[in-house]
Amino acid sequence: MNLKTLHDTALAMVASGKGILAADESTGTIKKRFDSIGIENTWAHRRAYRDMLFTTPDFEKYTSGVILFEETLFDKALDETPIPKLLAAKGVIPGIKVDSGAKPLAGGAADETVTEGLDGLRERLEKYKAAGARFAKWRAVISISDDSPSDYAIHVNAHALARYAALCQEADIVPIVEPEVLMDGDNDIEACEEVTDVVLAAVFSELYAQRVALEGIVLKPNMVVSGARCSEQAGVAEVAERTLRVLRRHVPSAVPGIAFLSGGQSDELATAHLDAMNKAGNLPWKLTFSYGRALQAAALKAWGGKHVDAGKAAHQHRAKMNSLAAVGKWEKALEKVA
Ligand code: 5MM
Repeated sequence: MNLKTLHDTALAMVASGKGILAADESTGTIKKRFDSIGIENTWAHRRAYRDMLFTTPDFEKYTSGVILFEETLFDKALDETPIPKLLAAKGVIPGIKVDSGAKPLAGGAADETVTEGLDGLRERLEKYKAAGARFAKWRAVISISDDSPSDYAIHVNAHALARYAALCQEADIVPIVEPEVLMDGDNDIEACEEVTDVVLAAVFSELYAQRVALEGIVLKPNMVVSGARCSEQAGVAEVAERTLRVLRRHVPSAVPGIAFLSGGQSDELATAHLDAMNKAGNLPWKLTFSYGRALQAAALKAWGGKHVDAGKAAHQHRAKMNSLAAVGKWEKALEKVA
């Protein structure tokens, strides 16, 4: 393990005013996205869509790295340049999703899962590295309901995240550690804070136990928000305050940066929350974005399968807004200007 390489890559992933584009939708997930705009989920459409995202004007100004699905890592852009080469030429770091998805947890509650993909990971990492990947991503999913999460589900997911992270670092690949507490329940924000608190405690305990160097990771957590089906929705200031409180409790300052997932928040709220946290200032780590839906939703709709320039314009705008939020300089009025 080369700690300097890992640390330098992690710092570059959270460079000021830049964030990470999560474009690693598995084939099933991208189908859901394409279904929403009436586009068939073919390789040609996936390639054209992702080419549109990666060739957006000023992409490299706002984007430090891209999380790719395996198909895209080994694919070529429309001009036949290998995708990792296209990204690297712009100074954008190619990354790869290496988990094979959240699967039902044996003996757990109905909504509990454990993320799989450790078998053969060491060998796959070598293959991904040879293709140009410098960081990886693994997403653990924790739900909140009357029956969940159990300590069991939290423990097995934290354990797997740490096993993945240790294997990545052995290969000099920076692990994005993503424990996602889902925001789709009817729970209030208090419950989200409590669950996020115990999940982060378990994750950092396992990272320590499994000798993961915190200087060479990027954390990708959920924000502390009200469940989407909760009748009372917390405001931006409360989300920022609770999220920072729980992160300060559990994330050592050795971690170079935290890149949030958007989790189903609206585009503008995901930006506003990030901005509010950065405006609070005096933080021990960089705070930026690693959004999937909140970066792509507008671009996907504007593109609609054929309007490439409109898709790029929508993506450029969203990336710029999040770039400003990553340094606490976003203003709501800027949305209207666009
Ligand atoms: C882009 O979607 C990623 C892959 O999802 P699947 O494994 O379900 O296909 C996903 O892990 C994503 O990176 C995170 O959920 C963050 O995305 P959001 O949309 O929550 O910002």
